[in-house]
Amino acid sequence: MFVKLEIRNFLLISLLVAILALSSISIVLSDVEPQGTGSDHWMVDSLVYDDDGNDESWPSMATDSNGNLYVAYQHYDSGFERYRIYISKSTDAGLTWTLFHTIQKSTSLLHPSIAIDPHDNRIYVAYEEEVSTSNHDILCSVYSGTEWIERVVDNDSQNDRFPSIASDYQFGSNNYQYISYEFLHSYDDRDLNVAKSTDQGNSWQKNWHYRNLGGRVLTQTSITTSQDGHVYVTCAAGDDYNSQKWINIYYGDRASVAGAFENYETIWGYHDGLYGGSWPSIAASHADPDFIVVVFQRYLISTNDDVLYSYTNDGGASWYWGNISNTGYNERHPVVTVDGEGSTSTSVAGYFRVAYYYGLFTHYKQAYHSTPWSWTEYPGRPNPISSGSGSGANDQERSIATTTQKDDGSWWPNVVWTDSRRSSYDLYSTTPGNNPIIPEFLSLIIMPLFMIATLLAVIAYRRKKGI
Ligand SMILES: [Ca+2]
Ligand SMILES: [Ca+2]
Ligand SMILES: [Ca+2]
Ligand SMILES: [Ca+2]
Repeated sequence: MFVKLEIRNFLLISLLVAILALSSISIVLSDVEPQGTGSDHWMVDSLVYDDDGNDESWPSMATDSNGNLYVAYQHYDSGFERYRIYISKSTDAGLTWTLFHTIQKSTSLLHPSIAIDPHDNRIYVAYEEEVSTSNHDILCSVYSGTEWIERVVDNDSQNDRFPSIASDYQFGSNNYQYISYEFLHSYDDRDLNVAKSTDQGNSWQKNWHYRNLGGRVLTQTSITTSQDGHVYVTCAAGDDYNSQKWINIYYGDRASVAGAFENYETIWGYHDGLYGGSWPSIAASHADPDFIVVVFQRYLISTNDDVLYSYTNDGGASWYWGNISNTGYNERHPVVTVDGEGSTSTSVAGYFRVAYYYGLFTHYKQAYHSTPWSWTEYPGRPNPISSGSGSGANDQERSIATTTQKDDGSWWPNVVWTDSRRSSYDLYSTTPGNNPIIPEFLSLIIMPLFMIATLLAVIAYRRKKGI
C-alpha cells in the first residue's frame, strides 16, 4: 500500500525522531549513577571549565559532607596576563561542573590546594601570590558557607611556594587545618614549612613546624592528617633540586608546640641503590590511626619513570615500599586519596585510590586497606581514563587530582586531570558509572535520521507547493 507523502507525516516522523533523540540524551542522564553499585565503566569525560583559549592546570580536589565535589585550579587569563584561582563545583558526582568562585589580584595567583572540613563544610583554598619573582606569599581563602574571606598564612619577604593543605575531620569544632609549603632560599636550597590554624583559618601559626636539612633541598610537599590526630608531611629531599632525591616523611601530634616535628623517616631512598623519588602524595586511613600511604614517581635516568608506593602500618616507625606500575612506559605524577573524604567518621576502612599518567594517558588503580598490597585497575577498565582521542599533560607537575565520594553505602573515586586534546590545557573529570556508550551510540544513529527526516519533509513541502 502506498503511503502518501504528507507533510504532516514527515513532520510527525521528525517530531518522533527528535523525541527519541532527546530521550536518548535523557537516558544518558537518568542512567548515570556514578556512585552506583555494579558499575564497571568510567563515565564520559566532563569538562570542569570550558575555555579553549586559556590554560587551566594544577587541580586539587575535595568533597563536602553532602557529596558535592570541588576542584581548585589555576586559570590563565590572557587578557589580564595573570593567573587566577578558580574553584568549580559539581553537585552530581562530577557529571557537570559550574564555576563556584574566582580569586584574582593584580598579581598572579598559583598552585592552589583545597581542603574541606566536613564538620561544618568550610572550604579552605591555599595558594601562592607572586608578589615578585623572588617573593611569593602563601594565602588561604576560606568559605564559611556564605562568604569568602582571604587570610594571610605567610607574607614575609621570603619566597614561599607550593602549598598543600589538609583539614582535620574528626574533632568537631576543634578541627584544625594545616598547610605545608616550601621556603625557597635558592634553587638548590629549599626548606619545609608547616603552618597551622586552630580557629577555622582566621589566623595561622607560621613555622608551626620547620625543617631545612642545611643547604639541601626539601620540596614537593604533600600533607595529611591521621585518624588519631597526627600530621604527616611527605616531601622529596636531595642535595640539589635536580639531583636524585629520596622521599622523606615528617610527622607529629596536632597539639605539639612549634618546632621541628618529633619524628622523621626516609621512607624511600638511597637504600638498595634505588633512588630518584619525586612528587610524593599522601593519604591516611580514616579507620586505622597507624595506616598511612605515600605514592610517588621514581625517576630513572637510563630507562623510564615508574610509580611506587610506601606505607606504614605502625604510625610511621616502619615503612615498606613496592611498585604500583613499572612498565616500559613513563608512569608519572601519581596522586592518592582514601575512602572517607567528606565524612567525619573515623571508621571508614576502605580503599586507597591512585591516579597517575601512563604514557600520555591517565590511569587509575586502587588497593584495599590491607596487606599484602594488590594495586588493581578498576574492574572492566583496562584502558586509560582519557578517551582514545584524548591526551594528557604528563609533563605538568601536580596535574591530576582525586577524591572519594559516598553513595549507597559505598565509596567511589573521582579523577580530574590536565588534558591537552584541545588547543589549550583543560581539566576533565570522570568517575565510575554505568555504561554511557550505548545511549551515545544511539544518539549517533538517531541524529542523522532526524536530519534525513527533516530534509525529506522540506522536499515534500517544496513538491506540494510546487517550488
Ligand atoms: Ca613571601
Ligand atoms: Ca635547606
Ligand atoms: Ca615505567
Ligand atoms: Ca583551557
